[in-house]
Amino acid sequence: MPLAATETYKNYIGGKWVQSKEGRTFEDRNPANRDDIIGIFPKSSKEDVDAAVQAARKAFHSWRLTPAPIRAEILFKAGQMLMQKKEEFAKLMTREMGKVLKEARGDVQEAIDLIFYAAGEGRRLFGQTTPSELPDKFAMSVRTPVGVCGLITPWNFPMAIPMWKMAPALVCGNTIVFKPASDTPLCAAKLVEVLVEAGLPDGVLNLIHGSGEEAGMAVLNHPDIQLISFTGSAQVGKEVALKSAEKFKRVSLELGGKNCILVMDDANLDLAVDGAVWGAFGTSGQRCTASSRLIVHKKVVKDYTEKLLERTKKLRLGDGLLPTTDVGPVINETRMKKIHEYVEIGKKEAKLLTGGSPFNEGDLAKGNFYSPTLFGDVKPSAVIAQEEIFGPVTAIIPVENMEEAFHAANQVRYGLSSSIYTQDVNKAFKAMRELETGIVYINSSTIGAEVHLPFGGTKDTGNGHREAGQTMLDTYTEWKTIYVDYSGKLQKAQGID
Ligand code: UN1
Repeated sequence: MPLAATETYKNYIGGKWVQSKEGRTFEDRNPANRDDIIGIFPKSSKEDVDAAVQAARKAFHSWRLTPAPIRAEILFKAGQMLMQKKEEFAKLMTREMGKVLKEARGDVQEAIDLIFYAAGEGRRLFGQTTPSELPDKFAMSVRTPVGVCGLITPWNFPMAIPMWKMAPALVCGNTIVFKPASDTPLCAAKLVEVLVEAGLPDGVLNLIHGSGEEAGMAVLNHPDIQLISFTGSAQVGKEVALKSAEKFKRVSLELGGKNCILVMDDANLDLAVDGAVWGAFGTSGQRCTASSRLIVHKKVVKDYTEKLLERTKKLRLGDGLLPTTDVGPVINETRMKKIHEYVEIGKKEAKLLTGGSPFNEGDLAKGNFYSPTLFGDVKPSAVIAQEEIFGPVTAIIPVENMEEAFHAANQVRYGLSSSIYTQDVNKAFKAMRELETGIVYINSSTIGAEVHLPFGGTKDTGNGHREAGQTMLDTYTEWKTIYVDYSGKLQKAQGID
């Protein structure tokens, strides 16, 4: 494939595309072919973030007063434009972050779904009215915007996740400073271009490229940013929470996962194999929702392992743009080393069934390819069964019975997603009750959340917020409770006379 010419991109501040103040830049490369430079992007500093925050503050005055249905019209228009551009954006996403084209299409589609869902809120944003305990008095609650939101997003869903944050923030009347991952700046720039073209007023949405350490930190530390929404690792998330606490910022965190599929002895094994292949190796395992543990009843573990091993060995690594590819590259060389470190640990504590190393043959040597890796005989307490690997690696954990399966499932620090394969309705309902995750699937993999339901998890996966669904509104609004006394006299609540 001929490589396109390298373009230089800019930040977007106060309605203008501008260079970073210091003029420093960084390169964006294709993880399937590191020789392919996708673009040159500004490496922003605190000064750039300051300018973006100033623009966002200024725009907030009029944006918060723009009626929500009118704000929503811009989102509807952007959604329609995204539909037109779906194929183009999916292709550039695959080139920029590696996921296979059909999954990149799904990522763009998730952004489209979310923007339409959030736009619908322009004519809802419901509050409550309720009787007052006093005569001639009216009581209600309304949602009001929070202010300037700092949105810090990851590379693994480079369009869906930014949209999970931007669309609700905008419809609720907030303004934005958006700092996307430095591995996927182009996807971010394309989303911003669409929103701007759809009619967002200057300063409502500002885009700052750069590193987490510098630009991300400046967003976190800025006193005029009222809300931080961050998706990334638990380690960084903790720092985000601590820093934000110093300035009493509202923080919504979407962090790691160590998600499991439970396979009971009555499960449809072929279906459970399909779920594991999709959940563990889709997006090369680089999803917070990836199925990185397969907790299997001893009665079926041998059969299940054989079936899954056969399927895993058949997976074809390659450039995600090729229709023959099942599994694309991982995002960068640093991540690949990290994945391999975990696999080396796994080799000492469990049985490696297939994979277990980077794949450097032929053309693929130019990319960050890691062989789909399956471990058997893994103990629930093993490092590879406890820590988030974020790569194409999964672990089969044999268990004696359902109680042991629930125990193993919950014996991790994270609580994002889980699933059970069983044909017994009683077991299914027990799993719905016992699994300590924010999302539970029955007879389906751990991935595939839909935008109109809450997304997020328990324990170290976050801090109690949920993205998407109606719950997204709670992140991006403050409740204001209003009492209107039309009695013309002083009335006291709680029966005081
Ligand atoms: C993530 O991995 O960070 O449920 C998000 C899913 C997708 C979203 C994943 N709809 O796997």
